[in-house]
Amino acid sequence: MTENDTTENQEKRMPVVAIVGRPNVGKSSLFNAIVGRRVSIVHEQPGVTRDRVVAPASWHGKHFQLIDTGGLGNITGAKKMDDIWDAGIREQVEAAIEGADVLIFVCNVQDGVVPLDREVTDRLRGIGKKVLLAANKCDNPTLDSESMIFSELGFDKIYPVSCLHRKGVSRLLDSVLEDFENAEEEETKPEPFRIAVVGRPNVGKSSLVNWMLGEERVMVSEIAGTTRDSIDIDFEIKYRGEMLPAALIDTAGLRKRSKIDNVVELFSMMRTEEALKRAQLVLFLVETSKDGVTSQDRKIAASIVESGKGCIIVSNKFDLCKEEDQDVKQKQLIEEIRYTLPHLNYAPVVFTSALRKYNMDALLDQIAEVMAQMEVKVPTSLVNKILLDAFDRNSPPVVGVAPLKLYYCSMIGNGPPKFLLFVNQPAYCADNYLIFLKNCLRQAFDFTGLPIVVELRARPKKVASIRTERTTDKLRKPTGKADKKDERKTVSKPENKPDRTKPRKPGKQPGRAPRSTDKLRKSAAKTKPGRKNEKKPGSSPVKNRKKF
Ligand SMILES: Nc1nc2c(ncn2[C@@H]2O[C@H](COP(=O)(O)OP(=O)(O)OP(=O)(O)O)[C@@H](O)[C@H]2O)c(=O)[nH]1
Ligand SMILES: [Mg+2]
Repeated sequence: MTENDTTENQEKRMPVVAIVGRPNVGKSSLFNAIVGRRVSIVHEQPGVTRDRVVAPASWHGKHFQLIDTGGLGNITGAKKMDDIWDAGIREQVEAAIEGADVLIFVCNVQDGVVPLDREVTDRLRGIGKKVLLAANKCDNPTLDSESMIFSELGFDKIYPVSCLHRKGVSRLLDSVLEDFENAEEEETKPEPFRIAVVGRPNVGKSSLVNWMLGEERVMVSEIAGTTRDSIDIDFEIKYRGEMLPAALIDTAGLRKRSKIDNVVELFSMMRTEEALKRAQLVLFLVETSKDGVTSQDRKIAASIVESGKGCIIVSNKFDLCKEEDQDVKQKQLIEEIRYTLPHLNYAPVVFTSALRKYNMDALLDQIAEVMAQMEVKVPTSLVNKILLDAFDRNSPPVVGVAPLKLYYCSMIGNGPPKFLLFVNQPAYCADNYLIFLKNCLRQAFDFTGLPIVVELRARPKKVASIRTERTTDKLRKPTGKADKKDERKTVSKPENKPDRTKPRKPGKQPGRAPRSTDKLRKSAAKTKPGRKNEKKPGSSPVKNRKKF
């Protein structure tokens, strides 16, 4: 909670429920059972959860934040490697306990009361918060009655649950939320702008996340593979002078599939892939080091391109370059990135150092720029003009039995920008010609950080051609002869405006150009430039784009 929170805000705050306990008792299973999705990684190996995982949940109309935590206490017989994480996990659990209103203390009925349970009980005693003991793994009625054994820890009520059979969870939740009767339905909040941070292990993803949040929210270490779950963290981002709700998703580093040697890492990779799907923007971290862009970076880039999400390439650890070399190195790296990652040519490159806290402003500016680009809507007439010019400049190669014809195109989505282009037959469009058309759209409208999607569709009979559109545009000014003609055509409409929502029938429109290319060119030449939304010849249409 921020310092600025008023008492009123605190009252409105969603209750926070944290799940704690020693390692490997089923905390993450309970978390997933309550949230109703596989968010936390569940595995029989102890110490899988490291960072605290937060997800919204609701029960009978009551909304709350649920936190899953790593296991408290040293793992008996743990390998030296596991001990390394203890301090970090403990810090994460302490932060969760501090921020929670209610705690669910999970024990394992099949192990009975073990010394670590007593240690956790001691930690939770006297914190002044409601703590409910959930005896997990009560998979049959006999184990239900055995759960009473935990009353020796001093808890009045024991809640037997079985995450495996989803048993006892309802009773537990009723008690967890009984004091929050006023927890009303959350006002429908705008969806946060989701930014996923992805890259190879150890490139500094978690460091960047902590730096952007201004707190040590996620664990950082020099050991590759520190982050395992995908961690969603709500924050606010400044955009056009306002603070907008956003979420950063820290993800596990992606290694080569062939190098993945355990199932937890495989689950981590699946969580990262899923985070890519949820995000609107991806911060793709690469390392500014002598290795430059690696083959694994190329694979990650391919997944980002495939996801169709906006992307900014963040070249982190820029501090590793000597100061005197930085300008040269920056140029070299940009060249290398463009050469090795050609499909991500739309992604701007920002050089940062999460360790030395260098260049955060440039990164935030780029994020804001991509957000702005996601709001750009291009008028249909302008899109058609750009494509017609492209077609005139460079006619398509013949693929298949007939030449490609472009009919009509309009923008049907933004963030990323999506265009629907009617053609005579999509199969007649060569791949490189489609790339050419996309490049023309990019040159005209920029769309920094966003891939352009052009969906080709065979023309339904009623869709007019781009050329017809251009020829008739002139005739469709608000006043003048053509309008009167249109008025006559659309007498049934209440307003005397031409109905642009209906496709025009080729051949039946006033002023429609004849079919032969020569005639089209003649009529295009007659068409005076200077429609309201169009540029004068020679000027860039980018300035004309309309932002909402
Ligand atoms: N020199 C330098 N080191 C950095 C920078 N950012 C992070 N590091 C270090 O790189 C190591 C890995 O950092 P993390 O933030 O844990 O990297 P990660 O990408 O989250 O790693 P995984 O979660 O294991 O994939 C730590 O030792 C950091 O201190 C940086 O800008 N410069
Ligand atoms: Mg990490």
